[in-house]
Amino acid sequence: MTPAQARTATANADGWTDGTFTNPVVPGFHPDPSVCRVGDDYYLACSSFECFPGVPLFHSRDLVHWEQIGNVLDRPGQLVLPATTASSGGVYAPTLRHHDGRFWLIVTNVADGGGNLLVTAEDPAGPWSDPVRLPDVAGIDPDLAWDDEGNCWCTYAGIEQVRIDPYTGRALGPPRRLWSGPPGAQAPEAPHLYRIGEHWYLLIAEGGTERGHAVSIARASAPDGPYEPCPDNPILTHRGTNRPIQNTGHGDLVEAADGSWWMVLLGVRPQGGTPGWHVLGRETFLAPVTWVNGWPVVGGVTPVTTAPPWPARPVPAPPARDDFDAGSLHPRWVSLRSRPAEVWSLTERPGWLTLRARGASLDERDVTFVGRRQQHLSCRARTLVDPAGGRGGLAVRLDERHHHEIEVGDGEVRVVARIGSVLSTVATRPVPAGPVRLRVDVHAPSPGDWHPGKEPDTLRFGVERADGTLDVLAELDGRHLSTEVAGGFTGRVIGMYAAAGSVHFDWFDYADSGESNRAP
Ligand code: 6LW
Repeated sequence: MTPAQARTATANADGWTDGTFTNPVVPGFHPDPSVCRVGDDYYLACSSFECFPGVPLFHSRDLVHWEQIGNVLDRPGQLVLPATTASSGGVYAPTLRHHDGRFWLIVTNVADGGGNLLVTAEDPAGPWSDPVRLPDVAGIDPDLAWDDEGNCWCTYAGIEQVRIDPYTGRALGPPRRLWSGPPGAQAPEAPHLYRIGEHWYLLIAEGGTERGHAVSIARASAPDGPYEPCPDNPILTHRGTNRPIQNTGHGDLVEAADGSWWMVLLGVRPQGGTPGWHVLGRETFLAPVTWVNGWPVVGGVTPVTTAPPWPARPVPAPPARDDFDAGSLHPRWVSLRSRPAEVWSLTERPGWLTLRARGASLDERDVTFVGRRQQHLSCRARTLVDPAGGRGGLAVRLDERHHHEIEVGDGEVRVVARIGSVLSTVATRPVPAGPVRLRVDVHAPSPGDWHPGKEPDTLRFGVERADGTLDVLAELDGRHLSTEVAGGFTGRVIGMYAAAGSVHFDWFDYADSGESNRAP
């Protein structure tokens, strides 16, 4: 089959047959992407903050379709997020590389004493090693690069660099300051160092991870400089533009098997009226890169982008429903800070996920919660829950002070909204004992439906009737579960929780209910 035939044969919802793909390539709260290639396979890792397990790991054969194959930090021996860990604390900005026949991942855990750690694996799906700690690397966003002499260079936010022994984690010399972006640039961070042809390239983010975010680059003839900035910096920014994808930055470069170059990066999709609210967190986008006079030029980061010149290799769509019949939880399910064996079970009531309460509400950092990222602007999530004398439900969560949920227990179902210091029970309804279907419909208005105060989306919470229709208890303005209101680095996670006793969930399903995940 020729590549053109293969492309036609693999028609899929993302276009591609017409030579395009849809951004974001990893929608939902998946920021700070780092990518590497081994042969025809690509691997990508993201930040995870207070989520456990941490550092979601994706595989792709075409850079566009990504499947989560694991989490890098998936056991307490690798990741400690004490109950004191604030939301948006925890695990920041990994770098993923393949070197010397192994995968290497270096990352910061700003909780747990605040340090960098390095893990390795032969199979990126795991298991990953126990961490080597790097007490001499004094900054976030660590990067790893090796030179031909075998030196391992660790470059981190600031921008600083230190040569390390990756097996012991110790520095092999003093840290040195490198080129840190244009004079006065805010937050020089997210460095990645590459040997490309004759040069060492230092790619950085600057401007902060908000609307001023940008990517700049410099080059040198040695990994430790001196660095000469690109005359066309920043090589990528959407600041001050009317583009639907904003905050673009924190890029990582990868050379495809055919010699073409690509950048993965983070961006957001603000919705609603001014100033615009993004509710899904920072997502992972893909952009083509060409080289002009020895400098990379980043093609448009747009909702629809020209496809790579090779066949699409779609990954199986995850089933809409998780029946909790498997012996383990899919890697997409995350908890908050920890998930000790005593708070959850797939065997106590076979075919059900049982959650046992610790914290008494989603305001508590140790609440028992199992959720997945909201990945679509409009979506529907529902679950069949049996409170069994306890109390729990279905929540849309940004952090401890910004969450909305529908909860069942004590003979009633109620919708609760936490917005900063305001906590309100918005609606209640009596329900008979036994299992009940709780549901949230998230609806993003179409972009044409704009006026200055317009919310980014609405969240309709209710109880699903036997005929599938929704008995709506409350409709809430989605801006209160946005980063612009809550602050921080994360995005919405939708999931199940227990706030009292043992609560049983028969299934949970999640479906895109809008114009797929396309930006407007
Ligand atoms: C990360 C920094 C950033 O460490 O945000 O957008 C911080 N870039 O590089 C948290 O994700």
